[in-house]
Amino acid sequence: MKKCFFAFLILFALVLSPLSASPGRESSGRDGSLSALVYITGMVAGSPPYELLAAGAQEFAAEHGSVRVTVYEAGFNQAEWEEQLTSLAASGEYDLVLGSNPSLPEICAAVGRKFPALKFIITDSELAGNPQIATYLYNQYQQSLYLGYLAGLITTGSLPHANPGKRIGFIAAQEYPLLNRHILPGFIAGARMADPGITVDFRIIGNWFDANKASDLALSMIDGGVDVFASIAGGAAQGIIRAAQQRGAYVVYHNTNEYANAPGVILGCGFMEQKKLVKEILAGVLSGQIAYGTARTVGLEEGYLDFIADDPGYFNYVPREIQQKFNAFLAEMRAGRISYTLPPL
Ligand code: RBF
Repeated sequence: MKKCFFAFLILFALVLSPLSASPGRESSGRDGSLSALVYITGMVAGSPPYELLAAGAQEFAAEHGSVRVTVYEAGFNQAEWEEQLTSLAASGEYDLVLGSNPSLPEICAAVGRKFPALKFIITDSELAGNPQIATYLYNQYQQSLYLGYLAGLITTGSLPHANPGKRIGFIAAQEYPLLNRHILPGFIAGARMADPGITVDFRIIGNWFDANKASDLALSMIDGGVDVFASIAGGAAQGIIRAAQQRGAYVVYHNTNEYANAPGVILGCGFMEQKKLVKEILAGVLSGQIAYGTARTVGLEEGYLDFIADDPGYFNYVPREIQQKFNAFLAEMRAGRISYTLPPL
């Protein structure tokens, strides 16, 4: 009878243990540990949003012994992302997937249906209403508004390569809703706040890595009168900077401090506080304070977007009168006194 009881106990333990080890796990495991997969939709190198995401997660793991972070580079074939993420989820090794891409919520919703215990936190995107997913959208309309305003001041200003035509350029790797509805319209609206007569030449590369194609596009746009560029192009943006350097044009840059790469050419850099946000997110996961199912938008006022003005690349190269106008505009924007409507995505 006793033997039978122990056999039953052992059987009971065997049946229960795999259950407690995988499916029912909270996003921070029951023992307080957390295994996070940082899913990079492309490659880390050359893409500031991904560099900051990976660095923030790795720093957080180094500071918290209970947190394990695995960075996975999914590569540039977008058609493979869902399948790749599905097989990573199927390994059962992760409590949480962290990513930064506007196309990820849809993919994560599909993967999540197969793995109901898995949680997803995605920055640079927007999706509300899925209890497995939390999103954080940077207000890229706003960043583009102030970078566009600066581009407008430069093209109408007195710098040696600013020609009399009021034409600026925007080069995108590909079209997607955040680009078409926030980033490009914000850039155009900002430039026209500087001068309503400004026109924008908009071109598409077709991928996130071909710097030669980006350079060719930029050179032909310079031929057409463009003297200031902005871009959302990942690693391919290096080609635009080289073209501007070679032929005499200027660049304003989204999301990261790029001044030192081309002093006197890159005249303004916005900044995305992705590293700070990612570390706050992971702290929120550990303390159980993430509101899954919700979508937050963060920008300049909340301290997640900025402009880097305290850099010689800005204050030594941008003419004094442009700095004065731009700094005043930015101060107004920080105070919430520049009115604009954030378009729906
Ligand atoms: N941004 C990058 O910096 N590098 C990339 O490789 C990259 N790939 C993207 C792929 C897709 C399908 C989409 C929709 C966006 C991609 N982005 C990439 C854009 C990035 O997530 C973000 O929207 C912009 O950097 C502006 O915040």
